[in-house]
Amino acid sequence: MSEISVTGKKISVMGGGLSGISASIMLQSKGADVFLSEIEDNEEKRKTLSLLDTKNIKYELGKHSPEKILDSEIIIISPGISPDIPIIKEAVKQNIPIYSELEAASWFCDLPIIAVTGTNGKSTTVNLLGEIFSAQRIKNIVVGNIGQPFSDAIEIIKEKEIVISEVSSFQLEKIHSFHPKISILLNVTCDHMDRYKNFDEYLKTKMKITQNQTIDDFYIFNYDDEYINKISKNLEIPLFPISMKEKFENGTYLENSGIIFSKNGLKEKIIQIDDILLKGDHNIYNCMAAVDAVKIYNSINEKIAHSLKSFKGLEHRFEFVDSIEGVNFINDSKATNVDSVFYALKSIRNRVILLAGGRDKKGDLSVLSSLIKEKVKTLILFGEAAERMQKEWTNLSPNIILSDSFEDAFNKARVSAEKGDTILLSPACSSFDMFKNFEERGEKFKELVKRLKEDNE
Ligand code: UMA
Ligand code: ADP
Repeated sequence: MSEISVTGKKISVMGGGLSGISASIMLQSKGADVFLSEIEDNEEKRKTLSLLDTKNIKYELGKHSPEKILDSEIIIISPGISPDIPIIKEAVKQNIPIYSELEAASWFCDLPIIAVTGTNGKSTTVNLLGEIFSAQRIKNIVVGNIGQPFSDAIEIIKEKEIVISEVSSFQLEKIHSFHPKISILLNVTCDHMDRYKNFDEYLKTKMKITQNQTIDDFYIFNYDDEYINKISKNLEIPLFPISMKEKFENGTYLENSGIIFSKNGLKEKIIQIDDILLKGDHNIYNCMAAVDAVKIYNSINEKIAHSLKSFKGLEHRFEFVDSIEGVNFINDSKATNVDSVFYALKSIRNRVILLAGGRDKKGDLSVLSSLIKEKVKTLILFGEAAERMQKEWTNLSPNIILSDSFEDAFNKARVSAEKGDTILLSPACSSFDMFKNFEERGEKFKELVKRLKEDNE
């Protein structure tokens, strides 16, 4: 809960997507005088924003009117909007406070918050946390970047005991009093370089998750990530690191292939990693972070182990789709950056036909070079990033094929595949040049696999 009062205040909300709509409805219901401004004007936007008519919330489409927005006492900015756009720069000049939707929602939440950030693994980890708490009948709600704005949950929060929020760097940019009881920083690798000046700026934005934490809170971080480790060590918050390499008095680590939680040097074995249903080193980190957090909440070891044995993971994240004539198909459409592809390739033992490409997020492609050399038999590239990828990876894989459509890419992969191979969709790029979102791209992949199976029957 915060000291910031919104009653009677003029608040402009920038962006009419999920965050903007939810923040507007929440703030109006708390007594603010809300105005939403959306840059696009099309039939779809008109339709979704008509919900605001039923709530008496004013809005505009097709522009950001300075005379209205700069007349506000507070501005709430959607995560997808860069604070570098001229109207926001002008608002900063005029000292109008600008907050993210995450910050605004937290003003009305008096429950403990577990906030999870990192370049990869956030959605998997927040869902796993939700499962473990639910298995113990601890009433929780999973919100945030996962697709359900925190603001949506404020109405039903009274029925819950804990909020688990997936937090993106975009949402953290404009926090002020957002204060998680437990913050989790899973990893930070090069991503969103289209938004940040450099890696350091991105890392510092991620670190904002801890900015209001005190000695009464907890900070879980990846000890094996050298950048996070360096920047976290001296924070004055109780530290509960996770590691596959080191052991701690307080934290979670591996010992004899088992996950151990330790508090004040008292060790508890939670599970053998072979018994965890999720596969891959990346998921071991996600599981260790979840274990760390739920153990801080005194969760029951058997319940945690049971959840880890049964949690299947999420759609589009290294999702096994099918095996057709000895060829495995894996849908990793959510792999929108280089590091997630690194872990996907690392997790596959046989030869890979890799489908990659899409909208270029300008990640460092050389990170994948040695794994491509070692494991990839054919590289099939599509979308806006295809040419840059081809340039970077030339000479690494015996076959590099450029494709002009996703379906064509899939067909070429199929032709190249032999028994024992894995066809992996792990694009290292966002989907927006060819699809509505990563879900649509993953669905398309799965549909093509299904069609292939039917044709083979
Ligand atoms: N818009 C403007 N002015 C501009 C630019 C955009 O009005 O100058 C409008 C767009 O036309 C659109 C709206 O703003 O109508 C979009 O806002 P948004 O991009 O913030 O999207 P939301 O629908 O509010 O979704 C956001 C997150 N999106 C982004 O961070 C880009 C969703 O994460 C999140 O699920 C949702 O809030 C609920 O919390 C998506 C994402 O891609 C999945 N996140 C990034 C990631 O995971 O890498 C950070
Ligand atoms: P996020 O919500 O941070 O995007 P997801 O759980 O949705 O994370 O996973 C996104 C992609 O990253 C998927 O391809 C997934 O296989 C991969 N991934 C999941 N956890 C990790 C991790 N800890 N490190 C690296 N990659 C990961």
